[in-house]
Amino acid sequence: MILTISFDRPNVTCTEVQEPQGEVMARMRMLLFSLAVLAGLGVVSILAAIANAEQRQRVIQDCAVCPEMVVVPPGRFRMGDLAGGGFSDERPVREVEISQEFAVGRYEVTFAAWDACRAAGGCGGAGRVPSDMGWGRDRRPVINISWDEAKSYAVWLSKHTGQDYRLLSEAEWEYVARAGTTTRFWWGDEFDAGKANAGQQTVPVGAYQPNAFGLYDVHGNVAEFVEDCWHDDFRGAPSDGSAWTAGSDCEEHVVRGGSWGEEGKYLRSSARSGDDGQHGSYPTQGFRIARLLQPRVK
Ligand SMILES: [Ca+2]
Repeated sequence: MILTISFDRPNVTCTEVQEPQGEVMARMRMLLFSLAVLAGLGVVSILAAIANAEQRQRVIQDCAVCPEMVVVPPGRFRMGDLAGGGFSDERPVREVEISQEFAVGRYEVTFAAWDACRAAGGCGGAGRVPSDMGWGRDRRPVINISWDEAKSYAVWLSKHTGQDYRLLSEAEWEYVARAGTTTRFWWGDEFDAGKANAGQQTVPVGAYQPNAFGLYDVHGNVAEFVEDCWHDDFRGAPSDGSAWTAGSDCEEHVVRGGSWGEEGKYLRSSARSGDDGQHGSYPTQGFRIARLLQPRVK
């Protein structure tokens, strides 16, 4: 079912594609299982069919140049170095509760989205053109932008759509990257170069399989800015999913997921690094955007 909702702002339309949820999904699992048995498929094929069905989720796009946003459910998860082999900054492991559903970018923010922001006078406008390193723009993730500039995109997008866009908190990032898994990567404990970009440069977003929440490139391609200030470990970190900005001079912010320029161990779900200062910009760093689902209080 496709719902088209028009807001009171000119030229801004939200298209919400509603996919099966809850009881409907449970019935779909049973139906898929039955059909797969009748078709003589093996257990692996049956599980794959169910997994594919569960990847179909609600997707929101607030305007033609706006990012596709996937609605993720609330939940509790254990955050940090669950599988071992991580670094000291990934500990101690703690339980975190994400109390409300929210929307998260299906992909890393692309050059196409960034350049639309610039064309509309945001993101530094015509006077600030982040380099694509000669690799191409369009569906490649935007790079060579700072944390401050990533924040400016969220400000512009919020103003353009009337919705509340922001960076993810670090806890939200790991929650959506894991998508219910406790392994080092969403597919298991071993890095697989066929499932994430840890190559020689960025690749267009969506080139690899998505995780169970339907999100692409959470591991690799570009490392992703989050809202949190850098802390050396998780001692004293909040457990409510909020960004951790207290107790730090905030000279650095956290980036997650690792990049095309790093070895697999730096692409793990719990791996962390800093952005080397909020004014720094690098060809390995980009970001993903989040959106509140509740109407803004005016
Ligand atoms: Ca990424």
